[in-house]
Amino acid sequence: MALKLYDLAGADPQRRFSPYCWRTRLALAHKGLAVETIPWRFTEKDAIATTGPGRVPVLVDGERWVFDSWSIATYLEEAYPDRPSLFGSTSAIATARFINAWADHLTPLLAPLLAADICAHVDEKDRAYFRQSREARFGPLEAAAAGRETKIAVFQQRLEPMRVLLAGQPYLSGDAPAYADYIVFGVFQWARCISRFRLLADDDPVVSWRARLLAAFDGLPAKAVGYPV
Ligand SMILES: N[C@@H](CCC(=O)N[C@@H](CS)C(=O)NCC(=O)O)C(=O)O
Repeated sequence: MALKLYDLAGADPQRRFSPYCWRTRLALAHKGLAVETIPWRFTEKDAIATTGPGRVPVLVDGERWVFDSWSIATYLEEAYPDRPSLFGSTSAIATARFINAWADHLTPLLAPLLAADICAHVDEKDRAYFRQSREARFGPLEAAAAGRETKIAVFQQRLEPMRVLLAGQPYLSGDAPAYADYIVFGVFQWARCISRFRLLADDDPVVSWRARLLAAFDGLPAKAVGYPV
């Protein structure tokens, strides 16, 4: 039976824009596992009520429901050990966990800058929920996005450790991409799928890493509904 993934979607069911769901999509592609993605809207909490917190990604593997992108990655690694490894070694799992925590601190830097664009793309039935819940965090969405061309500098500075690493190797995981790359790439793919706002200057070394990941798995991320980077 094919795996199923509840995947955040916009008004256009093909617009998939969760940074965490993208981590899982690429983890599944890395493992060569076929998946049926189910477009999920913010207010469809009932559909995933079995998992508790009402957030996606949620992976369904037969009888097993797994929530949280990190738990899904470690689940896939354990459940499908004969497929290509997401981490490479046991010690690399700990390092990837660190990168997961680091990337989880990147998303809140972008969220206020992108929230107005997200609101414009969410399904009609999600709009009031999204605006209300995000305005409780960021204040009026349009004001939060104002001046984002300047505000983005904070996010760009945070990427400096990546630039140091990528000066000597093509991927965060080394010569080939693995889960650590998908974690961070999910952040960029989220932004690209929902907004025209450019996160990186053309001469940023992170651009070529992002381009390599956009082309991964026969261009699965590049072909996704979104905006050019
Ligand atoms: N730590 C979780 C975060 C999941 C998460 O926050 N997902 C968002 C979509 S990007 C969500 O489902 N939000 C539901 C809501 O805001 O109501 C993971 O890594 O999977």
